[in-house]
Amino acid sequence: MTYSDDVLGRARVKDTAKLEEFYNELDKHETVALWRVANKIEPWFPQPVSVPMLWRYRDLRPLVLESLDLVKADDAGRRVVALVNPERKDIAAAVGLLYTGLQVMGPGESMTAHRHMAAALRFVVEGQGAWTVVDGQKLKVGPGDFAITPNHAWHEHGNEGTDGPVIWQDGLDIPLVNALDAGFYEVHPNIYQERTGVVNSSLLTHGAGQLRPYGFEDSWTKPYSPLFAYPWEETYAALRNAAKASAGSPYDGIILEYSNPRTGGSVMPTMSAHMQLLQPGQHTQAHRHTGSVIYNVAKGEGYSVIAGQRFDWQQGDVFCVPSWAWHEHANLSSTDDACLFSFNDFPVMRSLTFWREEPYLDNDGYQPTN
Ligand code: GTQ
Repeated sequence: MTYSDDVLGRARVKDTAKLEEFYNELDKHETVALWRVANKIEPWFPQPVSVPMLWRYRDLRPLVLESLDLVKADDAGRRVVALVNPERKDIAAAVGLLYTGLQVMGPGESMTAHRHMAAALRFVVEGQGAWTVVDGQKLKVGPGDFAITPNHAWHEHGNEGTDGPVIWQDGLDIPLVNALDAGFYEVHPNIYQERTGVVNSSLLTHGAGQLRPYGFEDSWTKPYSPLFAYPWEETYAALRNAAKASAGSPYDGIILEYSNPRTGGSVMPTMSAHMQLLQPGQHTQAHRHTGSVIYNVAKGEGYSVIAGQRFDWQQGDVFCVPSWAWHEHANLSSTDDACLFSFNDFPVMRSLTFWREEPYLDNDGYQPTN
């Protein structure tokens, strides 16, 4: 397949002096001849503006911790160092239309409650004592735990630990919401939410996987998971168990999607998340798909090849795969597994029928094995 634009069916008008004059006239009326822009605005295949990136935790951690002393929680709202793709500074996206940042909360700190159209998720990187209140429910989360803050749900969070700060990764669909001009934001009228139920009630009720609790058929009508937190221990155990029974995906190793226990679908309508395990020495095959992905290295060390570029990673590092970029992952340890947390916009791609995926094939049409 060649992608020349000099073919019947593509715009291939050659400029002339007369046409230039015509274009200038169109411009005066805030119009443009489609054939001048058609090949750009309708590319043969996705042309992400975002570039593949890796942010090293050992570089960012000191800066994130420094911000603790520099700004007060009540002034910052959220004390976050956002990870911004060099090509997407205008919309504060890390990749595609996804935002991510490292949030820090000191011992005893709490952030005020708010809600917004953007959906949020958290992956705890380090520290004990983090909590979040979502829809009035208080959840406690520790390192490796994944939690959601669905869109338009009141939320606030803090650190009730005494030892030291908590750092977690925020993932939000802010750039998507803004691209669609749908952003709203409200500060909670009482600044803090009233708490309902016992701590971790969503986990106590809905956290038993396939054991489906009765009594929620009518009362749970929300378009997101009633389970708000997914602890690391269970997630890692599930990966280890799955690894005993199967090889998983050729592209991702053993990979599990954090899912809505009522539907089996994604935890929220716009974003989904995974945890994957790469066996010692495993090097996955390359593929590509529509949709953007942001990773956090939960465990181990290795590298990923993204659009032909190698990115070496270790625990806490964040990296991203732009839409339609070839990518493969490798675990550099011959003795220990490596785990990658990731979140993505696949639910958007799927619900809008934009999902496409293909394996990397060599010139003979075979999938090279690593
Ligand atoms: O905690 O709701 O990193 O609204 C950026 C925007 C976190 C949050 C961010 C937000 C939040």
